Amino acid sequence: MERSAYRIIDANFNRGREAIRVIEEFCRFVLNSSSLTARAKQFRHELSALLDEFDINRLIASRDTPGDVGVGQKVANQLERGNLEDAFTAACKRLTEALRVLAEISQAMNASVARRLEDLRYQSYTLEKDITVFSNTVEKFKRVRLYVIITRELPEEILHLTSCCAASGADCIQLRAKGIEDDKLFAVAQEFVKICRDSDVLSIINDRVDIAAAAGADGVHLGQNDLPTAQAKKLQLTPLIIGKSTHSLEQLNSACQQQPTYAALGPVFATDTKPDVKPVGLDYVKQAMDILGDTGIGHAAIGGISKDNVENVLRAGARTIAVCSAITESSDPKAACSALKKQIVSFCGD
Ligand code: TZP
Ligand code: MG
Repeated sequence: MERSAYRIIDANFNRGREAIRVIEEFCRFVLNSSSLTARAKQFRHELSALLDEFDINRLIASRDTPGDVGVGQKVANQLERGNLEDAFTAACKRLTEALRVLAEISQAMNASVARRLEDLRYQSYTLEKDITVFSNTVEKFKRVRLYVIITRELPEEILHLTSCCAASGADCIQLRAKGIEDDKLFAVAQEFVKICRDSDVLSIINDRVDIAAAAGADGVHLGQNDLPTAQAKKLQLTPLIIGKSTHSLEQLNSACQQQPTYAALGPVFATDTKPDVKPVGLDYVKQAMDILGDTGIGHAAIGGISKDNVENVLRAGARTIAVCSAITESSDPKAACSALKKQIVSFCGD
C-alpha cells in the first residue's frame, strides 16, 4: 500500500511540474508577459518545495515506469493540440488533476502538506483564469491597426459614423458619448455593437464597464479617473478588452501592474478633442513601447494624429493608431478612414 501511494505521489508531482512548466512557457514565449511568467514560476517553486516534504529516496525507489500499466494507453482526442492555447488549456487541466490526486493521496501521510496542496489547487484556478482572460483579449486586440473613436451624442450621428468606419477599414471603434442619459446610451450601444460585430470590427465603450457588459461590447476604455482596471475585471461577463489611458510613464507603469489589454499613449500631439491634457510627444511613445515590450500588453497611440503626422508615430514604434477628429470631423469620413488605414498598413507591412 505504501509503495503504491509513493508511486502515485511521484507520478503526480512529475505531472504537476511538467504542466506548470508548459503554463510558464506559454506566459513567457507566447504572451511575453513577465509578470504572468513570474507568477507561474513562483507556483512551480511552491510545488517543488512541497515535494521536499516527502522522502525523496522512497519516491524515486517506488518509480517503475516499465511496469506502469498506464504508460502508452490512449483515448480518443488525447494529445490532439490544435494550437498553443489548446496546449496551455490542457496543461491547466493536468495541473489541477495532479494537485487533487496529490492532496487525496497524501492526506493520510501528511495532513498539513495535503492542505497546502489544496491551497495550490485553488491558486491554480485563479492563475488559469487570469492567463486565459489576458490571452483571449490581447489576441483579439493584436490585429488592431486603426482604432477610431466616435465622440458624439446624437444616436443617428454615432450610428452613421460607426457604419462608415466599419465599412472603411477601422479594426476597432470606440463609442465615446459622455453627455447622454444611461437608457439612451445603452440603446445606442446595443446598435453600435451590432454594426461592429456584423463587420468583424471590435467594439469598445468609453468609461462605462456596465454599459459595455450589458450591451455585449468587446471592451471598455477607462481613463485615469474611471473605475480601476481590477474592479472593471470583476464586472466582466465575458472576457472584456480593457483599455487604460496613460499620459506619463508613471501612469503607464502603474497601469501595467493591473494588466489591462492595452494602454492608450497620449495625447501624442495637441488636440481639441482632449484640450485639458498636455501633449506627451513621440518620445513618450518610444519609451512606452519599450516598457510594454516586456508585458504583453497592447497599445494605442492617440491624440492629434492625422494623415500628415501618422508616419512619425509609426516610426516611434506604435502599431495601433487611434484617431477621432481626423476621421469623424472629415467631410468624407469613409475616404479619410480608408486612406489612413492604407497608410498604416503599408508602413507596418500587414
Ligand atoms: N485621449 C487622449 S487624446 C484623445 C483622447 C480621447 C483625443 C483623440 O482625439 P483626436 O481628435 O484624434 O486628437
Ligand atoms: Mg473616461
